[in-house]
Amino acid sequence: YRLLEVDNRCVVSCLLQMRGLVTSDDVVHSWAIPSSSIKVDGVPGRINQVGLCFLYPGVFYGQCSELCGVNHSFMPVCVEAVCAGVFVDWIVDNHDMNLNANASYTCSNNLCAGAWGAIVCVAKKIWGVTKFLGSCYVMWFYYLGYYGVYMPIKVAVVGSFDLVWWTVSACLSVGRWVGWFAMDPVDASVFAISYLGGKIWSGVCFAVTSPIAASVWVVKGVWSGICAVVSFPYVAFNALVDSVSSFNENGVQELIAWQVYRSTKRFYWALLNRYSGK
Ligand SMILES: [Cu+2]
Repeated sequence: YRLLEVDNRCVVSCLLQMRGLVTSDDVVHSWAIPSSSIKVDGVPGRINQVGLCFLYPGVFYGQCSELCGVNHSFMPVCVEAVCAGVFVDWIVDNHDMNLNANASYTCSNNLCAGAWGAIVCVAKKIWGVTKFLGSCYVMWFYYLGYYGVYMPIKVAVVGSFDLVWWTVSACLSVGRWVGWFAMDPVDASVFAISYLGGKIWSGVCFAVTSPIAASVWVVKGVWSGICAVVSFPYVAFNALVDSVSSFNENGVQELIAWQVYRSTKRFYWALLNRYSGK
């Protein structure tokens, strides 16, 4: 038995920015959950605050972390992080319990009473499923667009920049030579023959006089081509892993901030819906 369970778990929502207020009515304690990097002192006569933002649901345990007396060893801390919808149910139920007010909001089950109510209920369910499928559809296209279209195009554009630059400069040179040829065909032809011949001759000389260096050059070219092809899935996979890891990479932070924003909106809507039947 680990002495970690508590009588009343502290329920919070994941993906919501929350503020915890901590105080004490006897001596100094410390409310700590190491696995969530949370530690805040409970001081009599003072209210300390702590920012909480759980990224996924779960049960998180901690212990009092400031020597407070003989029973200091027996002060577990337990936080249960749930999704925003469950948190709304919990907060409303507790609110009503605290106010001693029964059925002060319209329970969603009561909506299903009667024939008309049943129709409304079914229509709401269908609307909910449609909305969910719609958001799945949008997300699918978002990720398809990002990893299937944007990333390959980006890698291809960056990788082919040198090639494009070389092609453009080669075309410009050829254009200049064509202009020269129109003005002075004999000189231009002599230059072209000597230029191309020189290139071919130096290539042949290189291959004949330094066969090992020439082979290395060919192998290096082929190898870098293979590396470029092989590394693309690796780069794409890395981006995917980064997007789901909890490390502080900018893209991940943006993703989390966006999810918290969405979750906050949903939380307020759920709260409004629960109290709108009043
Ligand atoms: Cu203690």
